[in-house]
Amino acid sequence: MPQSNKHRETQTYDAILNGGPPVALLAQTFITPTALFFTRNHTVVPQIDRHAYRLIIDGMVEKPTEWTLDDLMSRFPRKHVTATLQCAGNRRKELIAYRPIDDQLDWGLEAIGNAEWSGISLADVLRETGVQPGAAYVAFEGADNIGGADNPKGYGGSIELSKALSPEMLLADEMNGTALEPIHGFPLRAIVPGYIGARSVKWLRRITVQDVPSDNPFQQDAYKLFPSRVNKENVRLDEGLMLSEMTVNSAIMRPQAGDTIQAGLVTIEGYAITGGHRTIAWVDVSADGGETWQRADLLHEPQPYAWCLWRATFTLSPGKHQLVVRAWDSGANTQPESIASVWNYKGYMNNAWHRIHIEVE
Ligand SMILES: Nc1nc2c(c(=O)[nH]1)N[C@H]1C(S)=C(S)[C@@H](COP(=O)(O)O)O[C@H]1N2
Ligand SMILES: [Mo]
Repeated sequence: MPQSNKHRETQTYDAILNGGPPVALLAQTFITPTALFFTRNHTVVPQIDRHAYRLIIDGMVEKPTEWTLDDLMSRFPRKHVTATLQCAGNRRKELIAYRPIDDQLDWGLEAIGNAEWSGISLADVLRETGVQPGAAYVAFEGADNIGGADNPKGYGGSIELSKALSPEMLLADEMNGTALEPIHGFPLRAIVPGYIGARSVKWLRRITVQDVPSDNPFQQDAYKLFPSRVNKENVRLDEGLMLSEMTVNSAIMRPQAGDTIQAGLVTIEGYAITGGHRTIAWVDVSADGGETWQRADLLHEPQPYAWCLWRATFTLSPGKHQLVVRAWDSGANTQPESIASVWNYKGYMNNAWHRIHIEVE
């Protein structure tokens, strides 16, 4: 990823903006400043006029409705959530180093950020419209166009109705206290705390209550997990697991791979994150490639939906050292040791122990 201005890579002349911040900056704060928040856009960012904007709610509801932003924001109480968004492709670069992956962004550790979101509760809106018996999923569609001129269609995805009715689930118009920036979904986006970033649909245009998951390609084809024996040639897309909750993960943000540092007391810092309603239980760090471990200090009380920053201090003598981190969550889940065991041909959900090599002099 380039490290210029907003740290974003312009992939085409149409400005499909994908990128993340330098990891050393990401490491500095529990709340990620918006300017340092990664962004992932599958197509051109739509420019939406706040006053022309409408949100449609349809499908298996008693009362299909259409809302202006002002109607929504004045009708329902304002809610807040601190939530980490993490792309399912975060840490893909390590998977690629092990075995190639086609046509994908090679994210390092930076496809993650933690923000304060505010807006209204989807549960409140669905209480107003009513939900018909038999409904099981809520599908989101964005106002971007992934289908081209011939077949215009928004990016989309879905979550279970139970998650949609959960109190942390927001329709957010603000990020870190100000209106969403266009690249982050202005004027309104879904925020699905505890789920992969892909479900937090931006430029939200339509919410459809239904009895099946979304038929959008980003629910049915992309963001599906396969075991390592599956590849592009032998894949059966219907056999993949639709990704939803994040899994437990952690990474070292400081120092960084390849750094040379002074012998003596060395501070190692990073993030840990998990999914669903779970919290980080503890984080273990090793400075000898995983032979011996030390418990890291968590820099704040673990809370669901948000990452946990941690710090560990080692006394290191000159030479090469391999630093390793692994976390556990409240569900007793921990991270697998090897990249080989998590490799998958789409390059998602890399939560293997994070290892970096440094030089101490
Ligand atoms: N409409 C729409 N919503 C979207 C996307 C998109 O391309 N279009 N990308 C998704 C993916 S894959 C991720 S990881 C997050 C990234 O959110 P951010 O760009 O605000 O960090 O948005 C999600 N919502
Ligand atoms: Mo993503």
